[in-house]
Amino acid sequence: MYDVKKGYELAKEYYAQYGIDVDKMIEICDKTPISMHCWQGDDVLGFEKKEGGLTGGIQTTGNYPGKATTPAELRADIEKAMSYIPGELKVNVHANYCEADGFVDRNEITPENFKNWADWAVEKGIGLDFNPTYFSHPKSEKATLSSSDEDIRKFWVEHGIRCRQIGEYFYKRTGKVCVINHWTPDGDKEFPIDTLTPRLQLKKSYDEIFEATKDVEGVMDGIESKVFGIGAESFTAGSHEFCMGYVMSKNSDHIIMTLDTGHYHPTEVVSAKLGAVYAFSKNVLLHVSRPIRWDSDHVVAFDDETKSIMEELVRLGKLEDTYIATDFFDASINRIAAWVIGLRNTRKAMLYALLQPTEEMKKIEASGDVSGRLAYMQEFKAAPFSLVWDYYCDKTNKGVGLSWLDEVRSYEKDVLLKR
Ligand code: RNT
Ligand code: ZN
Repeated sequence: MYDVKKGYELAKEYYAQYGIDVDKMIEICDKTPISMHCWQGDDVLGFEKKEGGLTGGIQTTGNYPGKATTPAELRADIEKAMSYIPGELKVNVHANYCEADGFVDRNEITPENFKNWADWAVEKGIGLDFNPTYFSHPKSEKATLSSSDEDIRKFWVEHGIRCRQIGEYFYKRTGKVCVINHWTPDGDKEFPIDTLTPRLQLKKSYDEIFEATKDVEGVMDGIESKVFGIGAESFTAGSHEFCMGYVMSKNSDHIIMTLDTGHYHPTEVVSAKLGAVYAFSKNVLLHVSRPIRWDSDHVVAFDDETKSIMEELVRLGKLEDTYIATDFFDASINRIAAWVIGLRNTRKAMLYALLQPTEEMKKIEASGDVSGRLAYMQEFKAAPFSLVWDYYCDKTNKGVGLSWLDEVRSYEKDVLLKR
C-alpha cells in the first residue's frame, strides 16, 4: 500500500491554499449520521412468518446467493458491512422485520417485537430509525391509507400508530431520535376518474395517525412522495404535491418531507429541490438511492447527483438539519458489498462536498463575480480529495481503498454461501 499519511500531508497543503481545514472537515463528516437501511440484506423480505413476496410497486432483481434469512444473520451482515463504512451510522428498520414466535399482523405489532433490534443497537451504541410497511401484505393490494374501504384504511392507520409507538420505544432505548419514514405505494395502473377522494382519505389517515400518537416523544416523521410504481404507473395518491402540501400545511416540528432521489421524473433532481424546501422547513429526510431510467434503487454511486446533493447541503448550511438515509436494494450482487459500496459512496460524497472553500465561494458570488464563481466551482472537481478519503478510512479503521473487498469475498465463501 502507498504511504497514506504522506498523501494526506500533501493534500492538506493543497487544501490549505484555499483556507480549507481538512481535519475539521473530516470531523464534521465523521459525526454526521447516515442511516443504513436494513433491507438491502434480504431483498426487502423481512421476518414476518407469512407467505408472499415483495409488492408495492418496488422490485429487487437478481438472485445472488447468500441473503440473510434470519434476524441474527441480518444483524451479523449489517455489522460486517458497518466495519467498512466510516462515520456515525444508524440502522433503519422496516416494520416487516419484526420478531415473534408466530405471525403478528401489522396492526398488532408492539415494541416487544423489536426488542432484539433495540438490545442490539444499545449494545452497539447506535441509533435506530423506523418505517411502517404499507406493502407486501394482502391488505395492501388495492390501497392502504388512501383506501375507501374503511376496514382496510383503519387497519393501516393502526399500523401507522403502532409504528410511531415503536419509534418512541427506539428513542427511549437508544437515547437517539428515531426518524420514521411514511411511504405508501397507493396508486393506480390507469388514470382514475376521481383523483381527489384517495388524497383526502390519505390526508385523513395521516391526521388520525398523528392525532392518536400526539404524545409520542423523540420521533421525526418523514412523508415520502413518489411519481409512480410498477403496476401503478398512472397515479400515485402520495404524489410530490400531495406530500409537500401535507407537510407544509401541518407546519409541525416533526412532520417533514422525505425526498427520495429515485422518486421524480428522470430529469428532475433532488439537489435542485433542497433550497426551495429549506425556505419553508427546518428539516428534511433524504433517501439516497440511484435511479436508472426509473426508480430502480441501484446501489448509490459516487456520481454527480450524489455529490450535488451533498454540496447543496453544505452550501445551505443544512448538513446537520438533514436526516440522511440510504434506500437501495440490489439482489444481483453480494449484498454486503452493495451496502459497503453504497454507504461509502454516500459518505465519500459528503467529504467531497466539505472539502471546498464554500464560504469563499459565497463571497465571490455575493460580489457579483460570476466568472470567479464558475472557475471555483470547477476547480475542486479534480482536487486531491481521494488522498483525504483514504486517510479518513485508515484513521477510522474502515479499510483503505479496496482492502475491504477481499474480506467481503472471504465472508461470502465462509458464511454467506453456507446458508
Ligand atoms: C419506495 C420507497 C420506500 C422503500 C422502502 C423499502 O419507492 O423508496 O422508501 O424503498 O420503504
Ligand atoms: Zn425511499
